[in-house]
Amino acid sequence: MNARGRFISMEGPEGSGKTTQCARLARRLLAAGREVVALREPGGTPLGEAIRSLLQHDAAGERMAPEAETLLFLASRAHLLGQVVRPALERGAWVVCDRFFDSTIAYQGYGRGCDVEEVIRVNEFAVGGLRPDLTVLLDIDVAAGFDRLAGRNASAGTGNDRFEREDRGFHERVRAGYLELARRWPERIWTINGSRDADALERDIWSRVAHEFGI
Ligand code: Z5A
Repeated sequence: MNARGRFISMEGPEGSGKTTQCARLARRLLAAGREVVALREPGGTPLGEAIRSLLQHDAAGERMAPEAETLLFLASRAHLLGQVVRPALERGAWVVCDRFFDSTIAYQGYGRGCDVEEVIRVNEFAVGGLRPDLTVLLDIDVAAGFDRLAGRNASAGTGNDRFEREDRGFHERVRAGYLELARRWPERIWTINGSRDADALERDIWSRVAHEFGI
């Protein structure tokens, strides 16, 4: 049987470059001969993608209760773990996930104002004790992250989703919440300055991953 695989999550405020760095890390791991499963949250399964669409676009046209929002993220996560993440880790693959456990604490706990310890407890129920081996927190000033998103949305011709439309105070609380989590779990969460250029970030993330996991 293969050794258990490794699980790396990428976290950070809007526009911090998570998607970009997940793709680059996945490419580096593939080039190093590892099987890679690249995922995003919410999503990664048909059920998860359906939940993502409910959460991002507010199709029902009603204001979602923060507790309902929390549980939808967790439903997507619990399903993704059972269907994809655990089987991948068991066969020795590397899982690279764009957002995971900490997003719910940062957004629904610190951002929406749900009780943080309660969010951690229900989150724990969803993941059944599984944590990433390493979480890369790309920290960026809220205004700088939004400038990046404006550029991306303008070139893609898309508008802001339900979370991107939240006010500045919400996103400041999310960012501060992430930094609080990094202080709480320093052995797992590694904070890196996401405002640097993408190539430099890619090199630093790869060097940390290669060193920590002996690649
Ligand atoms: N959410 C939640 O509330 N609770 C939860 O438990 C979970 C999620 C799991 C998912 O949206 C939403 O769900 C999210 C939180 C909430 N809120 N929002 N919005 P998503 O997955 O669609 O979006 P996101 O995760 O927030 O990603 P993002 O902010 O859209 O972007 P990003 O992944 O951090 O960045 P990017 O796509 O790599 O880059 C953005 C732009 O910047 C793009 O044009 C890049 O080319 C550019 N870029 C990237 N890196 C750089 C650097 N280093 N320099 C300059 N420009 C760069």
